[in-house]
Amino acid sequence: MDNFIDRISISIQRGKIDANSPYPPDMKGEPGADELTREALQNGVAANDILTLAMIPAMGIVGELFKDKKLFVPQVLMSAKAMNSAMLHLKPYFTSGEIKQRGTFVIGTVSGDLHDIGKNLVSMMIEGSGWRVIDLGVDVKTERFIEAVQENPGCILGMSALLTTTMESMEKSVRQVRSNYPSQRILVGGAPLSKEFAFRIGADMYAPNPQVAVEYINSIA
Ligand code: B1M
Repeated sequence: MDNFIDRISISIQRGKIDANSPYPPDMKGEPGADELTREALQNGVAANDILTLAMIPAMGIVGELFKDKKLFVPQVLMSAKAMNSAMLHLKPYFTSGEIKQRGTFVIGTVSGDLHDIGKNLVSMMIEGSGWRVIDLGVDVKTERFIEAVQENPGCILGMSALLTTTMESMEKSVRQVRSNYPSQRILVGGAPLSKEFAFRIGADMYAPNPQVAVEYINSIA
C-alpha cells in the first residue's frame, strides 16, 4: 500500500496526470495519478487512505512550495488536474447512491474564487452520505446563491472560499442570503476560515473538512 500512496502523492506533487501526459518531461510515459489511483483501488488500497494519506497531503506540499515561490501557477494547475483525475476514481466509493436522499445540499465557491478541489471533495462526501447535491461551481455571485435557495426550499447552503480576499465575498453572500431568508441553514468552509469568522458573518456552521460538514448536515436532517 505504501508504494501506491507514495507514487500517487508524487504524481500529484509533480502534476503527472496520466501516462499520455507529456508533463513533466522527465516522467514521460510513466503512469500518473489517474492510472495509479485506479490500480491502487484494484489492489485493495482503501479509497479513504488514498484521499487522506496521499492526495490531500500532496496538495498541501504543493501549496507550501507555491508559497515559497518554488512552484508557479501553471505547475500548481497541473497538480490540480492530476488531483482531479485521481478524484474521479474515488467518487464511486464515496457516492454509492444506495442511501435514500436526506435532502438537498447546494454548494458553490464564492465570487472571485476559482479553487474547486476542496468544494468538490465536500460535494462528493455529502452526496455519498445520501444527499442530493446541486453544485453551482466556482466564482458564484451572491444573486446565484439566493436564486438557488429560492429554487430549493429547505435546502442547506454551503459556501467555500480559499483566498483571504474572497472571504469578503463570502461575508457579503452569507449576509445577503440571511437577510432574504433568515432561517436558511448556511455551512461555510475553506482553508483561511475560522469558526469565529463563520459565526461573525452569520453562518450556522464552520467545517474545517468534509467529515465535519457531513456530520453537521446529517445532524440536522
Ligand atoms: Co491557489 N492559492 N491561487 N490555486 N492554491 C492557495 C489557496 C494559496 C494558499 C497558496 C499559497 O500561497 N500557499 C494562496 C492563497 C493565499 C491567501 O489568500 N491567503 C493561493 C493563491 C494566492 C492563488 C492565486 C491568487 C495565485 C495567482 O494567481 N497569483 C490564484 C487565485 C485564483 C482565483 O481563485 N481567483 C490561485 C490559483 C490557483 C490554481 C488555479 C492554480 C489552483 C486551483 C485549481 C482548482 O482548484 N481547480 C490553485 C491551487 C491548487 C492552490 C493550492 C496549492 C491547493 C488548494 C487545494 O486544492 N487544496 C492552495 C495551497 C493550499 O491549500 N495549501 C492555493 C487541496 C484541497 C483538498 O484543500 O481546498 O483547503 P482545500 O479544501 C479542504 C478544506 O479547506 C475544506 O475541505 C477540504 C478537504 O479537506 N473545505 C471545506 C473547503 N471548502 C469547504 C466547504 C465546506 C466545508 C469544508 O462547506 C461548505
